[in-house]
Amino acid sequence: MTNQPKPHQPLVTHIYTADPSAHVFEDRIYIYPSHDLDHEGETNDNGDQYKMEDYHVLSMTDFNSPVMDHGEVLHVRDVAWASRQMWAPDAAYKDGQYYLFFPARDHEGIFRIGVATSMSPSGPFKAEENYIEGTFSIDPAVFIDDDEQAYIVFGGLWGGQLEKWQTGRFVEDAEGPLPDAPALGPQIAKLSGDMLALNFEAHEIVILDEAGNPLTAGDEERRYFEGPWIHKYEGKYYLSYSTGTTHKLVYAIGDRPEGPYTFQGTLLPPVLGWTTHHSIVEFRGSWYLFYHDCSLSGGVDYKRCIKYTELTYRSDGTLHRVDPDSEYAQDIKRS
Ligand code: FUB
Repeated sequence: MTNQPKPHQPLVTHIYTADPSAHVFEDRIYIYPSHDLDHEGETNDNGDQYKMEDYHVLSMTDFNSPVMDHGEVLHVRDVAWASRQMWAPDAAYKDGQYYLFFPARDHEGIFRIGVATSMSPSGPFKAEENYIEGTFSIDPAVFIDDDEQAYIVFGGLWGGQLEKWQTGRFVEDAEGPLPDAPALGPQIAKLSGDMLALNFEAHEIVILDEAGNPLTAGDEERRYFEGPWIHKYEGKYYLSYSTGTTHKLVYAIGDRPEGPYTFQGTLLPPVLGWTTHHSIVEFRGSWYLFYHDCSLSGGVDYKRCIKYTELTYRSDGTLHRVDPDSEYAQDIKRS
């Protein structure tokens, strides 16, 4: 149990956590982060420093209550198809069952996405024998629409291997598009009724600029890098994601989960550390952003800690940008 959470402060300090996917299940906030570990290997652009092996589930009654760690709910040793690097997961609920979606490298070193099930939101989760056929790359996020159709969105550049799948199969030395060419978008697919398979092949989401042209690969301030998240607000779909090399969380709005989406702006400016990764959730009528930075470790090994803050919309549906430094400064002045 950790103390009552405060905006822009680590939600827990007894372990390093990253990539928080937050959901409200049974009127309680559940957070499904990845779990950063100490390591002695190389730190590089491939993300080899992120050698995560297991997942913990965190939860809290509300934002005035302590954060509970439900302990290890899945370990790579219990996933037959996976070899290493349990990166950013997400969770979903359907028909009395909870699902944990997670990426990991298979025994050939290729990132795939698997699913594990539990009768409880706090796990433990039991992994399916094989990864979800037709999935690849990293950072799965599941969005369930009002008609109960579930969608899985995924993909990440560089260490996440998205560039290597442009032909529809894995090409080890494939590079990303040239700077003037359309950027690679995240992949999206409908999930089957039992949530364990893709219903039709995944396809790419297109993100457009204000003139209706696809964002280009060289537009690093706006193009997709990793960490997709879809949420719905007042009938519109919001796709938010990390820009990777420019370290921002940005968002785009569309009329359908599968896009196209039109770029809107920055949600969170760069934080301490290289990666930035988030989720957005509504709880009791307010909206919250969960994200991570490296403040708890001071950046050592890029180990991260998860945080939250409130998100607010303008009357036209655009989102106010979050500014952790000034909000934290105001918080200190108030207390
Ligand atoms: O935590 C490992 C990887 O770093 C995630 O999968 C990415 O989104 C980035 O946060």
